[in-house]
Amino acid sequence: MATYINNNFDLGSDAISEVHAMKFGLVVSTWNKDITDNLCDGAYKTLLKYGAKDANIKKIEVPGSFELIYGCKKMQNREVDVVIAIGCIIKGETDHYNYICESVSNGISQLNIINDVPIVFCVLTDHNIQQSINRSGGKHGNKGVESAVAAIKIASIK
Ligand code: DLZ
Repeated sequence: MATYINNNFDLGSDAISEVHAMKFGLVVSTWNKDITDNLCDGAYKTLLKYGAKDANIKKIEVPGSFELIYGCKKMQNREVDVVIAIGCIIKGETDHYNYICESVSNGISQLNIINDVPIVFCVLTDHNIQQSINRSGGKHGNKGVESAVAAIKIASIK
């Protein structure tokens, strides 16, 4: 799933022209906070860059990625056009990583099916902290930036 093969993250002019009226919800896990802060910052600055109004960007924090599901559900009810779920799950010594990754991806998928406000998945699922650093403003870019572009695109479809 390497994004350098087919990243598809350029915005068309139609989407850009609608951004100023769009409302965005950022739901940010504070587990591995240095990483998620960088992802959030990348997303936030990208939304502003394409014309989003600061007043139209809401943010809530949740303790860990597992709580992103509930946080996103609440955010879907707060009159936003699209939600970005931001988290960083790093593999440890046990199976916990697998349970959290599976729960979060399934939970957010379910919310996308059940509710009409789309949720973009900006959750790193890494084997070590270096992989997370590389993807939150390091040598592999910032997945928060890519997620903001995806959010604008899916909101413009809506
Ligand atoms: C408990 C836990 C662990 C071990 N690792 C992570 C992680 O790498 N990334 C993350 O976002 N959250 C982690 N958590 C916290 C869980 O997501 C959750 O907050 C707790 O299990 C409480 O429900």
